[in-house]
Amino acid sequence: MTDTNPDARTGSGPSASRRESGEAELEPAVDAVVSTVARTAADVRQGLVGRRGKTAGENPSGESQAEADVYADELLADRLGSLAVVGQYASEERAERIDCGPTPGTDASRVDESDAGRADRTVSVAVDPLDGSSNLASNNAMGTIFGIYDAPLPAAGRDLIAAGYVLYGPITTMVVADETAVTEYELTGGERTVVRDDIALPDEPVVYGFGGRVPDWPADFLEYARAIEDELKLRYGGAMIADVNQVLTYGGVFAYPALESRSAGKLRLQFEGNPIGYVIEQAGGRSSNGDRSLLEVEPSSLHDRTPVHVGNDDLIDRLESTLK
Ligand code: AHM
Ligand code: MG
Repeated sequence: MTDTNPDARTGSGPSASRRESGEAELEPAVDAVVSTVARTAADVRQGLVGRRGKTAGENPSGESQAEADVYADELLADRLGSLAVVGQYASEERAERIDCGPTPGTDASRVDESDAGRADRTVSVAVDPLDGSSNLASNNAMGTIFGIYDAPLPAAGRDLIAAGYVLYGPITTMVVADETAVTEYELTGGERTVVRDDIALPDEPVVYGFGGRVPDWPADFLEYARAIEDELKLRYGGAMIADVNQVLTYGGVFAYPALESRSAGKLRLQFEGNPIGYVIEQAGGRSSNGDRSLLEVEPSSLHDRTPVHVGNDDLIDRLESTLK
């Protein structure tokens, strides 16, 4: 796979900040993972036809799985797990992580002989293979989310070295955030073309989207939502990736809050909260679990849920003030 744009960030040399922070050696790992996700996205999109039905199974969060969820997970596990630079793979659709190489976050001196052929330093990759797959029935947008961690899984968001998502909309786009910038690509087959570089949240927020049923919202979140409704336009499509991409494009706030019926909300920290928090923070916004940055939340297990709030910094500041 090659980038068609010579300025494509992921195809260029190590970033200055990684060199300075001693992480330059992980740059090829990020490039390999991003390229593989981009290439696989073409096959995921193609494979949706004929896979819109449900399986008999449930994912580890107790939600029914679509045939397409399982298909996308198997493709990504196979291809990402085969990369020499990937030491661990985990996904929303499988209970346990796959250990496929030397433990990420360790140095070459700890590489076992059985890991021959693997890179000296590896990364962990955590994915939501098909975010918003319940939108398959109505043929609305969905996404693939990935987080690349310099640590074993489960990991805190501060251990992310890059994260991003593919959006299967009218066209297929990919947003990648690393330590230097946030970049949007259009995908044609496995080819990436940069369409927006150095993305920053617009200063003037325009849209909001909040998940969950209103009667299930805690009173303090309801108070916040009522204020936001008077200021911004509602955009909620039922796939976090599509809704967050509207926030990244127009400015605003996306939330899937704590619920009365489930205090940790619906979304998963490793596969959804952390990667999206990283993208929005790298674009100059803020993320919060209601109390602090999602990237500061310590995971207790792979499938932890968390309230998710991301958007323009003043909107997240106001949210935290209202919830306190
Ligand atoms: P999924 O990853 O199993 O598809 O679940 C996550 C999705 C998010 O994309 C979206 O924000 C949320 O679930 C929608 O939930 P709801 O149907 O409760 O609005
Ligand atoms: Mg999801």
